Amino acid sequence: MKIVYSITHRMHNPLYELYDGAKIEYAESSARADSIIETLNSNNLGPFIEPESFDLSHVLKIHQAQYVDFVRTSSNTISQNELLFPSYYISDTYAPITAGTYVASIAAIDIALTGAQELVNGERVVYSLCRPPGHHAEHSSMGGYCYFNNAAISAEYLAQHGRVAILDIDLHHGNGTQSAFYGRPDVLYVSIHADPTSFYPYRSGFNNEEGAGLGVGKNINYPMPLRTTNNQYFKILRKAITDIQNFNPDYLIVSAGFDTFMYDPIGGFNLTLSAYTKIGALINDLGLPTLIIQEGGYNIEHLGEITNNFLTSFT
Ligand code: SP5
Ligand code: ZN
Repeated sequence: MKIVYSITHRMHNPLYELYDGAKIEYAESSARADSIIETLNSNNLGPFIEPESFDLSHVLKIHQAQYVDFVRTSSNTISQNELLFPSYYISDTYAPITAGTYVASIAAIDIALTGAQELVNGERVVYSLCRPPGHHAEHSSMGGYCYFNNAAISAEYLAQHGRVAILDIDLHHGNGTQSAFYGRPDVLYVSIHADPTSFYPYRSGFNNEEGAGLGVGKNINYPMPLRTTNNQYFKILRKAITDIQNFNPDYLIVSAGFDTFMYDPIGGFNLTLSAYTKIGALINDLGLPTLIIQEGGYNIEHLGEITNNFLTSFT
């Protein structure tokens, strides 16, 4: 399986995030991607390929030009080790801009788009190791460790070539991805996540959010209780997979967040290591051209193994 990766992610390394008025360790660290690469490498997955560089016009289909400009200019002018939590263009206290943020975020988009291009060229499954992640990034706002929406940008790219389904299995609802396609009949968004009544991102991810206009019925949310177990999860995943089959897409994008793991430091579900093998197998059974895009997952010790278990089901 082709794995698209670039070391440029290391340019983005905020020193802290703000939680409850205090500075706490930044969960979305560069050690995440390093641990994934190390494990995949030692399990002989690959080949690893470098991203190609794509035109900014792809980004501008999903994000507002002023917003993109703001991230670029603030990131490119801020000093090393400084963090900017702006009072606008941001939806929470979890996405500071640093000196390397723009460069790393653009590299993450290139990683996602290179994977999408590989699918169009006939690859069956590609893994895009994006960092920073993207599914919380909206039209004109960053949030939840996300700046630009890698999954939405590649969905828009693939939508030029056919019908696209996005399956979001990150622990958190992908508010950015949902909003990008909320009125669209040609892109299905299905998400399984912790019930936002008492979990980030709080404001979206409820099951009455079904899409708007021509997109009604093409947005499906499965909020789940905290401490969801393997078997509860598989049951809902089977439903989500049926939704995707009914939509009959040409391409599948998986927003693959692994913060559903029982020992995730900001987690809330009780999935075990072996659950990811099964989740991968159930998704693989769809038999669709599939772009796997990395989202969250913060247990550094196990993240490599979780990713490896998931990806191995596609090989
Ligand atoms: C891509 C992704 O998974 N973003 C997740 C953003 C969630 N941010 C919420 C952070 C909550 C911090 N909780 C700190 C608990 C300290 N004990
Ligand atoms: Zn998450």
